[in-house]
Amino acid sequence: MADLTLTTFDWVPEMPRGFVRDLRVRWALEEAGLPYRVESVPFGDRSAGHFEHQPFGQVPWLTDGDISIFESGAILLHLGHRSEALMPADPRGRSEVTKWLFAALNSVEMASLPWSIFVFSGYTGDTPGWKRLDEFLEGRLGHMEKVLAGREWLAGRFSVADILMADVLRLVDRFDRLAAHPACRAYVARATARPSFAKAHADQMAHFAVAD
Ligand SMILES: N[C@@H](CCC(=O)N[C@@H](CS)C(=O)NCC(=O)O)C(=O)O
Repeated sequence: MADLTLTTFDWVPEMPRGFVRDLRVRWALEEAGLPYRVESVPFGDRSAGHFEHQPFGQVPWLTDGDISIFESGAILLHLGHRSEALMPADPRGRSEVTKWLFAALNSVEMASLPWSIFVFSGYTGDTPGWKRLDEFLEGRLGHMEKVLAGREWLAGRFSVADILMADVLRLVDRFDRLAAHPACRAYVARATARPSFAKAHADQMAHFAVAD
């Protein structure tokens, strides 16, 4: 049995709790039933050792034996190769999952993340910049709405692509941005109703609460 260790911060402010990206990894590990340990690095003082694992000084990263992987998408793909519960083994099934996993990151999160940063920062006034950003997100959500109206999961059956896409959409749902997109909202509800999400979420909340 390989030795899987997930590293996250020892503490984060209250607002991002429940949304820190180690949750994506916890969710996948729980879904696959792979045993793992969780370790912490200081949020405040990021050491040279931290940057060796994550060159941007961020979390999460995962070690699998002597392999160290950063970027939540790369970690989920790595786990997908380890468990068919997360990604099918056949080439067609793998490419379906891979393309949707990249779409979650590179087509949807690339719009939703700057949008969320503006919301967190309160820059949502009547400015051309905010309007453009909101329209950009709306375009992506509109396309996802059509896709999700016609299917339960992105790549045939539940996979790491759904963990990523649901987690990305969950953040904008937090600000009620899916109100006009019922299929996206139902998809997030469906994905987060899975016991593996509930466990991952509860564990992350408990992890950061202990640090208070
Ligand atoms: N693209 C990276 C982003 C990682 C990321 O944004 N991590 C956040 C926590 S969710 C972080 O470490 N924030 C602290 C910082 O950027 O200094 C991934 O998906 O793993």
